[in-house]
Amino acid sequence: MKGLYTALMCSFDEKGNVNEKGLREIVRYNIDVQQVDGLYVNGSTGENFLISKEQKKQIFDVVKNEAGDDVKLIAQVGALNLDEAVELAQYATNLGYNAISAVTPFYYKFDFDEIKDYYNTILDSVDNDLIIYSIPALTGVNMNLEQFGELFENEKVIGVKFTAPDFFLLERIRHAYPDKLIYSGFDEMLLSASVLNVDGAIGSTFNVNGRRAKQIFELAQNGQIGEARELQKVTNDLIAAILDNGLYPTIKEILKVQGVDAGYCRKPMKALDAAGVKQAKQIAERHL
Ligand code: NGF
Repeated sequence: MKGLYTALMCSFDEKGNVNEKGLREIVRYNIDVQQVDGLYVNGSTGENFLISKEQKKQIFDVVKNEAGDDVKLIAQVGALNLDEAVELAQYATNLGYNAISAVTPFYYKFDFDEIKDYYNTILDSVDNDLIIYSIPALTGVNMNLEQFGELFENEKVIGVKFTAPDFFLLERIRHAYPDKLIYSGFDEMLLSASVLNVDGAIGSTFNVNGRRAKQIFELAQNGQIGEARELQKVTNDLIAAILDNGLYPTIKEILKVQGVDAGYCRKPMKALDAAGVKQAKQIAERHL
């Protein structure tokens, strides 16, 4: 399960329906062109928190059908409705997803016992492994080393997607739990995380920059830090430009430049205006 995983985008039509043809093209582009090791399906980048349970299942179906066993597949099933999270975990497991992942429950300020119960309830319902999805900036849930340790006590919790700029905590987790998988979640910090010996990374920008990200990861693993730093600089020029223009709509527009039918984002996300579309095309020309 080690390696680089694209946090997969989903193609939607103007009304917000899943554009299955476009989604298949995104899957193929990531596997055949970006050559990533795996796909992280229905995460933040997949606009998971903006779609219905039925759409989540539809996306799990289409991605598995298109990818087959070409790459590893992780299904993000986390939801505030725990019954839904359980149902999705079972659904993805039955489809053959290699692991599930669940975002820490958010919005209500759950205490740690409640968070632990959420993970154990999901895991008790499936014969599959789970990767914790920790993204404190969006969930407001900050867990400490001891709390990660308590979640890791469940052997089916095989790792964490660590989307935070806290390298002190990252190093402590790495040191304390050498057998758990740690995936770096911020693409702009991939080199720094790789130096701390993470096992892989999961990122949105890998949809268009996966090959370069993989090089950064491999160079760092080989101790070629100077070359990795150069590539991280080029990558961060790209990421800064994407963030400036609007993260998900810009990645979709760049995919379209590459001939991939990436479609629209779900409302309330805005579509790019004409200037934004032009800017996205320039980003692709200048930075890819
Ligand atoms: O998009 C976000 C939100 N984070 C992603 C990634 O951590 C999300 C990250 O790649 C993800 O894996 C998922 O879809 O679940 C950033 O977009 C990237 O580093 C640019 O900041 O923060």
